[in-house]
Amino acid sequence: MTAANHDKTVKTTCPYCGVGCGVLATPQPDGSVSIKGDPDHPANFGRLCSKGSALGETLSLQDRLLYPEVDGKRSSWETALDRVAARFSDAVREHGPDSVAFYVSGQILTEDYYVANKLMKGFIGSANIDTNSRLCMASSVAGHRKAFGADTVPGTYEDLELADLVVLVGSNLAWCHPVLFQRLEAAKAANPAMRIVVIDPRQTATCAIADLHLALKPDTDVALFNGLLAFLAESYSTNDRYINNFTEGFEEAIQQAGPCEIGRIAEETGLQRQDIALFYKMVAQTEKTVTVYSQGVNQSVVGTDKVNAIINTHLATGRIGRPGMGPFSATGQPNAMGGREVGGLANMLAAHMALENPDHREIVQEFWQSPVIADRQGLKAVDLFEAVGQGKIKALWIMATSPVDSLPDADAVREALKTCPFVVVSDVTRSADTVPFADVLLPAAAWGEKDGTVTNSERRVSRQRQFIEFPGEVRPDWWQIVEVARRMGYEEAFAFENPAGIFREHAELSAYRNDGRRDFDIGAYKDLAGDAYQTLTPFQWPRAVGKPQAESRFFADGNYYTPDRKARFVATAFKAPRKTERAYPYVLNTGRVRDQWHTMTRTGKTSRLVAHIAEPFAEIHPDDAAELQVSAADLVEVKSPHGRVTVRALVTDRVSMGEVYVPMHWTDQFASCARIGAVVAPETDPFSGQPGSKFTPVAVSKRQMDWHGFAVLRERPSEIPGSYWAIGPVPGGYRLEFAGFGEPDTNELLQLLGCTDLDWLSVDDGSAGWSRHAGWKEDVLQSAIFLSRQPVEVARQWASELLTDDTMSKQERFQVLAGRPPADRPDAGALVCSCFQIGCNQISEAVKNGADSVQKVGAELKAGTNCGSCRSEIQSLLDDLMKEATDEPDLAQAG
Ligand SMILES: Nc1nc2c(c(=O)[nH]1)N[C@H]1C(S)=C(S)[C@@H](COP(=O)(O)OP(=O)(O)OC[C@H]3O[C@@H](n4cnc5c(=O)[nH]c(N)nc54)[C@H](O)[C@@H]3O)O[C@H]1N2
Ligand SMILES: Nc1nc2c(c(=O)[nH]1)N[C@H]1C(S)=C(S)[C@@H](COP(=O)(O)OP(=O)(O)OC[C@H]3O[C@@H](n4cnc5c(=O)[nH]c(N)nc54)[C@H](O)[C@@H]3O)O[C@H]1N2
Ligand code: SF4
Ligand SMILES: [Mo]
Repeated sequence: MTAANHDKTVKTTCPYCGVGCGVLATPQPDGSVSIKGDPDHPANFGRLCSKGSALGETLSLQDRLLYPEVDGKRSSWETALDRVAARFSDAVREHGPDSVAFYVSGQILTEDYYVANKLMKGFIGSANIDTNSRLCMASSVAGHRKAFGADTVPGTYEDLELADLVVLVGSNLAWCHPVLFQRLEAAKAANPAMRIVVIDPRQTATCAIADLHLALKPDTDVALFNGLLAFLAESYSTNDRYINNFTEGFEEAIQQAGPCEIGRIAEETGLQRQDIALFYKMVAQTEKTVTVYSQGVNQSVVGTDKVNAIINTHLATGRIGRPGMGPFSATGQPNAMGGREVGGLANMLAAHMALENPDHREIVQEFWQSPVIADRQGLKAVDLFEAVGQGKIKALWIMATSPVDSLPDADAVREALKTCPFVVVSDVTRSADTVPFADVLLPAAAWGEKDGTVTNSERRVSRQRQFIEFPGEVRPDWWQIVEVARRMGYEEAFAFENPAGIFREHAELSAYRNDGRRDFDIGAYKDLAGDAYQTLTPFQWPRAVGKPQAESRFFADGNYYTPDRKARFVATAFKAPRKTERAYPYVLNTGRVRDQWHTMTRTGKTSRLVAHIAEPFAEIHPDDAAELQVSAADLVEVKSPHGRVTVRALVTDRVSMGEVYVPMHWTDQFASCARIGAVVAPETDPFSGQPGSKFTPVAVSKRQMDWHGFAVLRERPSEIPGSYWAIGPVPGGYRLEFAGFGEPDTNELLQLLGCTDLDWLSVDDGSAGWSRHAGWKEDVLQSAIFLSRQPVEVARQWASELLTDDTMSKQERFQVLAGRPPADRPDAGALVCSCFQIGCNQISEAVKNGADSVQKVGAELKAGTNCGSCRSEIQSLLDDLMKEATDEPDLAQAG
């Protein structure tokens, strides 16, 4: 890594979630980069979460793709780009424009996205460009367009702070939008009247600040919000002036919702009647209400209906576009919003214009001076890969996403890619599951190297800036697309020389023949000079030419983007979720964990983040576990008709009976069989085409292995023994969980793990069925391997630090074999605070010694005092410990 400018602090934006925090990156003389939150950035005001704080640890060149490759061999850019252009041109000529496709991502920058969309829709002449946002935001987009006539997010982050009631629907804000969560947490502390309701089938870390948690049955949100709409009407809590002046369709929506029968709603949602009634009253009585929603809403076969059922309640109360009020879709990826602005979805045009609108098509074609313009929707992600499998797509370019992991029915996606005649993959890493399927591999510039803009959840555009020179021959995504477009014969339209030029054109198009008819207008930036682009400070749209930004919110006074400028209520019928069958009796829910990002290609590199949760798992309710004869730490198989995974059982009442939760993150790079996308059914919402990744009927069974192992190793073994494994980094090496069938041959295992020529110390209790082995080279521990018939009982946090000790005394060496730390060095326990590496045992100890609040735990241990991402977990731990303490006397009495 070469830092572009030593010691010069660069203002940039975090490449992870849609909060879009400002980051100060300062390259250090030793090649490292110091990372801090930008105090001037209006998204985070200096805060960063655990992932943002660890950005400096993810910049190593290990596993980076540094050179183009064609057919598995290093090539020059000339050869690679010529090949891509020729194959795309050939396919278009022979099979027509719809025989080619781009599959891109909310993690490329607006400038990258703009040129990709322009090339496909305006020059190739197909709308076959879709994006992983289809798996993420498509239902919000569809819901917004139905209700508002445009894909407009009406509110701002500040609304969450100004509200008196914040309803979080299908959003684990504490883990997935941590800095926004912290802003909410701080606002609640400052305004004790503020109430927070969490609507999620699972008890998540976000529940730590909830006054009410509604653990509804999966996919029953429409019943709950239809009921709320009816309640608002029946309790005279609607805003009739707003309804009459600014909306259409109220009567139909009310009729569809039916009367507010709490008993029926309780049955449909599985909630307690009094909880439903309490929630409805809170909403009816609180003018300043914000409803935040995320993947528990979008990722559903009824996702668009969920969005509209929520929006209906805001339209009915006129609580939209005013401070502290509104529906608020929290976006996932750093540039989910930018992708929508340029029209990166297969059913959108550019600058929030509609593909199905002939006027809009004319505007865009005229502006682009393009030979053609796509005039019908392209293939949406799930259909696109189905078409690939059917041989209909002859050339496919995948950029900044890993569909063999993140799409539903992911094994079928893998098979489809094998048969596709020509696949291009642009990525930053070699270790991504999709990379092996590429005919041409293009090395992309990564965060810190690339330059451009992103838009966060509140429509705020910020710069990502380069502070590291391109390593090897990597090039940014926009450059790759522009070079291919030129080779396809479109030199003039793709004469861009830098991101600034692309941004200017994008801004100009947003204003072109707009006259206030379209929400997305950043015309004020259309003449931005290169220098001004370099120094651009974060701004929120709209920013029309000549109009200073008066208001950062939309729709307080109507002015929607429908033909009559009125909003639409959408009548949403509740459809009971499909029944689970006998063969697949559980509902699989999937999602995220705090310290990992998607397929772990970046966050999986840092031991500090991996330590929080180091193995893929399935949350299972204790009663289900009992019935399945599954104990904590057993391995379980979760399978559907589409595929299967083997993961560790995490027995907990955080999930309800009949439901299991598996994280989406672990890929073939990190585990033997944990790609949960392979299990997820490819069923989609009829309006948005977004898959229902939170609801798949599955079977769960115990995977009884004959032996289990845990190891810490200096090097990653080239082949891992056993039928199950999960690997991750620890300081100085790797930690490995593994297990297998049959009688293990210890010598062979050690050999396979690459532990040769070491001085071994072993203990072996054949009768009890365990053995332990530690190997040294020149007095430095190289590996510690623990084998057992049962899941291995070793203090993991302690063991994960063993490779940091240089030399060990004789006594310390024997201690390694004991599998637990000496009494004077207690095991930290499962990691809670990743900044200071504080575990739950340490927190419990502090609580026992009197630290009875998150603040006091922080004062004692520093835990939670840096990025603060773990504060909700400390709170939950505190609640549990306090509950245990107060439960004890009861037990004594009962005895
Ligand atoms: N740590 C971390 N943060 C991230 C990401 C990451 O990978 N890691 N990814 C980013 C991205 S791209 C996204 S899209 C966001 C996602 O952010 P979130 O949407 O907050 O995250 P998820 O964990 O996918 O799902 C949220 C919740 O939906 C709940 N849910 C499931 N089914 C239902 C249902 O039927 N109704 C309701 N009401 N809830 C339901 C799940 O139990 C889960 O707790 O996170 C962003 N932030
Ligand atoms: N079961 C299940 N599946 C899901 C979800 C779920 O909740 N459950 N969530 C869905 C959602 S919301 C999302 S957003 C997706 C995310 O899923 P993906 O998009 O597949 O996941 P990422 O790991 O973010 O993939 C990004 C890839 O781009 C590479 N990359 C990073 N930066 C750059 C760059 O600048 N240029 C290029 N060319 N490459 C780059 C990374 O190395 C990585 O390989 O998963 C979806 N799939
Ligand atoms: S909340 Fe965390 S992951 Fe999201 S943008 Fe901010 S620092 Fe990055
Ligand atoms: Mo996402």
